[in-house]
Amino acid sequence: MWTEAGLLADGQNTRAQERPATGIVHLGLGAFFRAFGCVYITDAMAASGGDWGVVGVSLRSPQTRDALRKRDWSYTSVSLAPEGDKLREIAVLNDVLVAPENPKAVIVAMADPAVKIVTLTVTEKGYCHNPATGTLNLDHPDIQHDLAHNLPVSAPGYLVRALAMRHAAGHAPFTVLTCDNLPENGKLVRGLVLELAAQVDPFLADWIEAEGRFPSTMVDRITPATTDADIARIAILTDSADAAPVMHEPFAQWAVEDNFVDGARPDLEAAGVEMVRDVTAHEHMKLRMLNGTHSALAYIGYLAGHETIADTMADPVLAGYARALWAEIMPAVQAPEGVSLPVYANALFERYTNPAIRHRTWQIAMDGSQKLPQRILGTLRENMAEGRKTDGLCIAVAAWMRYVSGIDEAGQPIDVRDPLAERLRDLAAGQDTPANVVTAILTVEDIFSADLADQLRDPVTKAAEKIWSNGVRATLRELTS
Ligand code: CS2
Repeated sequence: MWTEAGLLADGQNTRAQERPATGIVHLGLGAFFRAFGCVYITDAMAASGGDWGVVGVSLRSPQTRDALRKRDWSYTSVSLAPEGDKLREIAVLNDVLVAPENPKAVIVAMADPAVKIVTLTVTEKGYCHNPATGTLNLDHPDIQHDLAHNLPVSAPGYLVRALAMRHAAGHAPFTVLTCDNLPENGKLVRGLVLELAAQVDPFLADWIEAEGRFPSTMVDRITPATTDADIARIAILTDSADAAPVMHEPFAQWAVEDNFVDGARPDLEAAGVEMVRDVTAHEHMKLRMLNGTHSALAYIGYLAGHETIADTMADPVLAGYARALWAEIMPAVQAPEGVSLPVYANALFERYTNPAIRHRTWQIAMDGSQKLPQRILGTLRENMAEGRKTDGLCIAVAAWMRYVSGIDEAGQPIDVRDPLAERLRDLAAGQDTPANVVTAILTVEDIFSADLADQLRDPVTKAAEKIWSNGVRATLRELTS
């Protein structure tokens, strides 16, 4: 039930009511899943019941657990509409575990036969794969660790160990439901789990291959990181201290392939989830049209001195660039049935300009090396093969190169967060011209396959030369005029 701001003002939170028993373990409990999956699961149980309480797992730090514990794992979900906030109490979490503190407890929770689904939001880099090829990176330190030890540290490692425990105990596997922005995400995780399981025990891999289910999903809700100012504001509105509210846009869309072990799942349709046979079309559209432009605007916006996407879109030159990008991307997207791509692009434009959402360009700019292939490079590759326009997309790649070189247009250092940050910065630092920076960064095969690098060299160099000498804004003014 939606609650207008202020109605929670009795200082009472949460859960006088009984909690549903746990049926889901979630790996990677960040703001996104609490603003998205937890809300849908709450709605599904409100409509149709079921024991789909969630145990959340933080794979790294205790921060979220510590913040949520004070309110017995319930928290405020804040929908940020231009016309005002809507607040809602979400009480679907039954516990939060911190994996490094007690990895065994995480595996035991996942191996519990009452748990039917393991959901994941571990970000792109959390899968320890090679973004250019989609295969497991066996040299990744976390995978090396998981191959040498019984207690894992990586998400694929936890999945494999917990599935092994269920297999040994004669229980059915859980469904693995990934909610990260990766193409054919279920298929990808299935491949990674099978590769790792085969290294550990080929019989286990065979069992997972036969019995496991890995539906692909398309997830969508813009969820900027919660700030201290948000926490203070929500405390005033609700008159109750919540150290872990989540802030998100009103819009949400979840499309899920209906392929669960024994069909066991919450009544997601009742909560508005689109249950589909094949999610590829939804996923492509969202990754290319939303995430592709989001990343492009993040690098461009940051370099042009804008703190948020809404600020970036308030600049007519940059908003014009967003439109130009959609025009380039749309021919490389096959619309899901019943969807009009221009209408989808217009809706994205509205969502990006929502002034109530302070989504920082720096936040979206993170981990670009893991995001670019599925967000931008696939579209570029197809457009080049078809002889279609790519100017805006090449500017996005050049702007990312400028960003990861680590110095902004005012000569200030950029705090680049990316698993390849150091390598990318070093590659750029040794070069004396933008053309050489482009050539050096295109050698990173985790991101650019050799044939793609060859095709990109000239057009991205052209864009980089303009960006380095005139700045991003002037470059875009020329593109959009
Ligand atoms: C964003 C996404 O941070 C990012 O990389 O592009 O988190 C984006 O906000 C969501 O995918 C929207 O559904």
